[in-house]
Amino acid sequence: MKIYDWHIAPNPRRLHIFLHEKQIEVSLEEVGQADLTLSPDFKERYPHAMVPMLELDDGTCIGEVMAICRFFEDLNPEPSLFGKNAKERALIAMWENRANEEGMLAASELFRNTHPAFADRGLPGAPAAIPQIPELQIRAKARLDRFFNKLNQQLETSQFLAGPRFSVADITALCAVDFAKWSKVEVPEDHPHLLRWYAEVRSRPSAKA
Ligand SMILES: N[C@@H](CCC(=O)N[C@@H](CS)C(=O)NCC(=O)O)C(=O)O
Repeated sequence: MKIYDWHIAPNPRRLHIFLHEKQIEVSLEEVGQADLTLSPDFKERYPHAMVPMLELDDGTCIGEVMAICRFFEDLNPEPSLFGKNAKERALIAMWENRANEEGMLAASELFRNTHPAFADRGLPGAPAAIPQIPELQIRAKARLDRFFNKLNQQLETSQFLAGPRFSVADITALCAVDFAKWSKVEVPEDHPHLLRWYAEVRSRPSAKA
């Protein structure tokens, strides 16, 4: 099996952190190019045209970070990053989804609608040009504000995002916070609980690798 990768991109990073935490090694093929596009060969092979993508030895293509992570969690249950029982699994899924929808997608909306290299690529994975809508940056910044507030509140009473153990929810939230920095949006200083968590999770070997 092989992972099609773009080593600098935020969604592949979610998978890299997950695999590092699990101590799983999979061979990688870099398909990101210097001009910040994906290689034409990859887009032909995989019309969803997004990374990461896991290709199994029988040719099956599995896209979507969390689908790939679940595949590996099923094969290698320990350490569990999706939760060990029904309640843990539900809370982790809930916070992971919030981190993705309210954090990753907001950071993506901001970056893709402002960076010059994405002038015709307002959304990922689209075969036709999708022009940027610069006004969306206002809404994206408001979304990130709300996301940071929500995380700060949750982390006041919880060591990690979904409870006492590190999980995929923390991985997605960490990648969202770092992705926002690409557009110069940082966690505000008056968010002590979020900053405490951020210092802790970003110093894990998996996050630094
Ligand atoms: N929903 C997808 C999102 C993947 C995604 O947006 N990947 C970006 C890199 S972070 C991408 O492939 N971009 C391609 C492009 O910009 O052309 C997932 O969960 O894997």
